[in-house]
Amino acid sequence: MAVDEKAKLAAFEERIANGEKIEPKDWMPERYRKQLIRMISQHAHSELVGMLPEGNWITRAPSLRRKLTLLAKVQDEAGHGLYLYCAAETLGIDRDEMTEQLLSGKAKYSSIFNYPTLTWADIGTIGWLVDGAAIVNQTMLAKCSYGPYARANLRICKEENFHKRQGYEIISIMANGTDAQRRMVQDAVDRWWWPSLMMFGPPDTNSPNTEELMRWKVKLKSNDDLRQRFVNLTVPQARAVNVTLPDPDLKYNEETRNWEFGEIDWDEFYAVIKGHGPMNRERLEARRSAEERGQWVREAARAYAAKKQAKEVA
Ligand code: BYC
Repeated sequence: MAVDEKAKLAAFEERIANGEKIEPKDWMPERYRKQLIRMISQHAHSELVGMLPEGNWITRAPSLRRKLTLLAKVQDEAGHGLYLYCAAETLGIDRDEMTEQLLSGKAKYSSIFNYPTLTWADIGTIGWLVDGAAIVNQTMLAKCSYGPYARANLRICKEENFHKRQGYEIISIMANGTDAQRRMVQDAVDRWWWPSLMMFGPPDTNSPNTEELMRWKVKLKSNDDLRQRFVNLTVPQARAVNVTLPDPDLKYNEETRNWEFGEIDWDEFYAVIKGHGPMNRERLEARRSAEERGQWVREAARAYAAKKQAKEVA
């Protein structure tokens, strides 16, 4: 590394150590930029793909109020995708390129969205567990070293809190409802619990990016630490509504004050992120088809913008 580069890197790392935010025009190591583009774009893709499992239930919501709430939640997710694509664009990649990476399968999106939503209770469970897990992860990212990503996450977390509450409300009402409703909730929780734990990523011993990302304060806590925090928060919430988490090994450790949990099926996780989950193919097909069907809208918007600009210049 050239002397000049070394000095820049040292100054950059000192800024991070001092808790300063890095902004788009600041010098940053190429690797920091690449890691952020990878993470932020995958996060953005997850928001867009995440609209699909819930979007599937908009027309079948059980009441007008539930329908409005679900519509608002799914729209919020589109908004989160936009904040995040904009944050990634500050690093020198454009949205078309990110979309191409998603559609070609080069960029990942969260494993959790490759599972089907079979009943209305799945919608409550996603809000409670999936948005709950996202909040635990993103509250930390809201304090990360890259300014635009930190600010996007701050705003996202505020909205996710509403998402989680609407989910938990659905669950608590159904869990106190008829036998059929209680069974439906338990079945949904049985299916979503383990995939929700997988959202936090592989175990720390097998997480190639964590060390570097923590050194640069992009990640402030490791995958396992955040997963543990989520379990500790969620067990009492499950008990409060008499829902059983599907893990016979869950037990409270008085010394560490943690809820210990059973072995996660990592083979399932790796299969899902390699494209072999129950819904991977459908999810990507839906995004590809949306991209094709939206082509004329993008063309019309570009033509309108070009015409407007030409008028302003004239
Ligand atoms: N799914 O070294 P690691 C939402 C990949 S959206 C798929 O630990 P890292 C919501 C990982 O990318 C939630 N892939 O990675 C939306 C890496 O592969 P590459 C999305 C995963 O980055 C709508 C490899 O495994 N949230 O909340 O240190 C409705 C090794 O992993 C997953 C975000 O994206 C996974 N679960 O840590 C409701 C937050 N886990 O890229 C809710 C931002 C790992 O090297 N991202 N991989 O090919 C992060 O916080 C981190 O990137 C992760 C992974 C904790 C996910």
